[in-house]
Amino acid sequence: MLRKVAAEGEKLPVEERRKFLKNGLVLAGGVLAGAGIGGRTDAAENGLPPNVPSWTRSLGPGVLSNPYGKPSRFESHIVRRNVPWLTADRIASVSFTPLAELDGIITPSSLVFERYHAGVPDIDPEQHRLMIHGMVGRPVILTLDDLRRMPATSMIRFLECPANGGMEWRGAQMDALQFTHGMLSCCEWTGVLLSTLLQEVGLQKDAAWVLAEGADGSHMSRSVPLEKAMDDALVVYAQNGEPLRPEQGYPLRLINPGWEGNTSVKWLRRLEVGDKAWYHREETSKYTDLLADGRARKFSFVQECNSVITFPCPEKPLREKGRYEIRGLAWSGKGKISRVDLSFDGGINWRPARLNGLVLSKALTRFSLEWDWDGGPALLQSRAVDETGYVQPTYEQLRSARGTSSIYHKNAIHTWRLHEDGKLTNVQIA
Ligand SMILES: Nc1nc2c(c(=O)[nH]1)N[C@H]1C(S)=C(S)[C@@H](COP(=O)(O)O)O[C@H]1N2
Ligand SMILES: [Mo]
Repeated sequence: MLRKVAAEGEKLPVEERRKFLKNGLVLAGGVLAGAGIGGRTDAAENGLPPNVPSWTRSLGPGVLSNPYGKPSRFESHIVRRNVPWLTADRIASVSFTPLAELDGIITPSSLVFERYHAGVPDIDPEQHRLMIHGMVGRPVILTLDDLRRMPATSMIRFLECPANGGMEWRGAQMDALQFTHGMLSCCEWTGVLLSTLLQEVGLQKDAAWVLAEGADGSHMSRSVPLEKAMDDALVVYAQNGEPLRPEQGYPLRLINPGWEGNTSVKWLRRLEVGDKAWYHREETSKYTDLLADGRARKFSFVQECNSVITFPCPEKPLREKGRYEIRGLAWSGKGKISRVDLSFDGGINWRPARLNGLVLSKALTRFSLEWDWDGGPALLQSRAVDETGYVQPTYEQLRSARGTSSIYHKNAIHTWRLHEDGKLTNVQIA
């Protein structure tokens, strides 16, 4: 039914844009009174037009009333959350990014999901060192200052736990975007390319793997093939322009762009070069994908192409029928997103969405499409394709390839069921 979709950068014609406002902020006193958000009192008592609000008639606090800035007190609901039944305790647990509340592609540092196996160590950077040894020409122990003297690289890349959506392999159960997809964040990461460090220390002839080890109580250790280490792996000390947050690995972490978050070892203290993988706990008993025939996929490093509609979603229902901009995020660990299609009937018909803003390799990418909701039930889906031509699979395709025993790498096309009252629930279409 919809008219031609405006190409990237193209403006919608005026009459098209007007349709968004049809039921919106149109004049009439009744609308003003009805516009009260969150149960505030009516127009006569508040700052809505024609009243002059109190904050326009007084002085506010001055500079440095907040030396390290924080959000408006009216946005205090935008926080990380956890699912208490998911883990036995908070030390080895996970909190989720509130994706429904975010715009653009950068996750604010305070809202990046947290995944720890032994809590957050309180590391004094003066007493932190990075040791690089093993099959190298010249083993070294580096300070943070040493690392900051080296050539710096910044990149905007997503970080996703391979268990993101892992609770959904056998069926839909989490009724919130924050919990179906919130082990996902995207930051600007700054540090030294691992390839620069390895060139500095020199590699012995048979070097083929690098072990990265964390300084936390879990001694998180992952084997990284040299090919990745020499490609885009980054030893990171800064996140979104400031030092890494303790939760994210302060003062130093590894980021393996596009790869399962678990390999991006936080609180990084040791890199050992070897000729084979180490087969530590986190790459054998954990972070391997159990298949239907009882065998397991090992070293399933790449986070394959995935997408989700972030508006509307269970946290952000529709209020009334009419025009909306449907929005979402797409990402691929193999490169750039090349296209996203949306369906409103559970995958029978598809329409191309626009890609908005920056389209970066291994980064979250925004998409959107205007849609007129007629007030009836609908099944909303997004399907992303990356620059390698990989198409996000259906549940049927994913399960026929991988079974349902794994908790990792679930990237199937996701469905929100839109009900007539405008609410949305998480469903799966067989
Ligand atoms: N040292 C150490 N590194 C770690 C972990 C950990 O517990 N300890 N958790 C890993 C897991 S499973 C993931 S998904 C990512 C999460 O990174 P974040 O907490 O910054 O989101 O860090 C990884 N690196
Ligand atoms: Mo993870």
